[in-house]
Amino acid sequence: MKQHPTHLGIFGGTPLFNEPLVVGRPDMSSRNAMLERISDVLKSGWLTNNGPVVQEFESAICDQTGAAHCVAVCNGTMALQIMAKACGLTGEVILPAFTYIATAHALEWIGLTPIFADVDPATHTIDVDSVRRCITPQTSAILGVHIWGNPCDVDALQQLANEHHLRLMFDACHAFGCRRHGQAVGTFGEAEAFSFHATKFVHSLEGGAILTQSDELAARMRLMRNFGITGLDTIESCGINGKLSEVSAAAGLTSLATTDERMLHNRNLQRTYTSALQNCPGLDMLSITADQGGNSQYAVAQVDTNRFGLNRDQLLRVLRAEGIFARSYFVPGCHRAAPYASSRAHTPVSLPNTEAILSSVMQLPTGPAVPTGTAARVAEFLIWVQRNSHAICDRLDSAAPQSNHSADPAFNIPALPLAG
Ligand code: T4K
Repeated sequence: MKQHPTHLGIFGGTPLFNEPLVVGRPDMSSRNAMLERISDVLKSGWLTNNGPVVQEFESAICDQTGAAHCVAVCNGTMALQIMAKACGLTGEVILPAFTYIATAHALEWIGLTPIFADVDPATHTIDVDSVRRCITPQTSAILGVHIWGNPCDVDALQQLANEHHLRLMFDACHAFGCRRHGQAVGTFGEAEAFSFHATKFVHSLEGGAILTQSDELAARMRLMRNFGITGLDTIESCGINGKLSEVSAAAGLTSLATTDERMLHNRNLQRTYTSALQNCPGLDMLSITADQGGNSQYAVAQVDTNRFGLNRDQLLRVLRAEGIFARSYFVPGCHRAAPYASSRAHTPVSLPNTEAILSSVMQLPTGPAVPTGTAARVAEFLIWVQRNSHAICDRLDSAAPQSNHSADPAFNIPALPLAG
């Protein structure tokens, strides 16, 4: 541990970690099993177009979640788009302003109008009262996001959707393996979209899926994913190429086989951070509200500048210079990003909780590449930074930082601006 603020990486000292610790390093523990499955795919000569491995992957997902149907697709963004198209959405769709930009872009890209609602500060999921205030005659649907694996207030959203004859669906890209009151994510609303991107809890290199209980919706989505083709010489409707490859499905099956171990590891990391940081003034870990901690894929903290002594961006700079690549998802907020920032039409209500979260939120390194002991060291360092925050802050204001880790070229993470 550091003895003095001058020993910090940001002031030219030796970084705490030589290997950067990141949020989202893919699970590579089953490399050999994955290679074996991929080799079998290559040997078979069948590489895509709803092959046997994709079908096996879909069945395995239905088994794990209890969903009636799984339609595997090439990424989470495509899953959102096919879901919205298959549900026949039109006009405006209400979603949280605090989400990954793909949630909004997926809608905008297919001609829908994203309308941003505020979120609940305790869970970061969409706030039901805020949604109510966004409803207009043009609204066709509510798209909740189970952010960080925290399930939305599904019952209240369903009631609101029923009152106003709206469709209800979910972006479940963070929530594979999560449950709410015993019920698996993937079985709520009309349909739920998942991402199996390399950085996700279950990954298929790139990939995604839509889960639904509706036979009719599933059939429509399958058709849409394959250009609307129904037979050798028959095309029934307009569609797109949303197919998942056999190699991706093989990777996904390998990842699915180890969800229990990874869930346990992530929950241990979550517990380690939470218990170590409970006495760190100004650094509050967000509670995970999924049953038993869900997949605990993200360890989310919020920085209270007054109590911690540094603001979130100053802290990120200090951490990155030690090789701790904490993130600030989802700055700047969808409503402040192009193309939505240029029109008030996307943001009809005020977003005080979203704004507060955007300026304070931070994700700590988690996942299979972070041992529990390493998380404990990161937490210990955070506590040390808080105790020395006044001296660090003074130096940050006056000295030119000389970080050895100001950027991670291997992962293209840009250095943060110096302004505090
Ligand atoms: N809805 C929500 C709520 C989402 O969060 C997402 C995606 C979507 C929809 C759309 O799903 P997809 O269409 O993407 O399937 C990452 C992911 O690219 C993105 O999938 C994810 N959300 C988002 C939250 O995170 P970045 O910009 O953080 O990725 P990147 O490249 O900085 O990677 C994160 C860290 O992981 C890095 O520090 C390095 C490490 N890494 C990354 C990759 C790709 C590796 O070690 N190896 C790798 O192969 O967006």
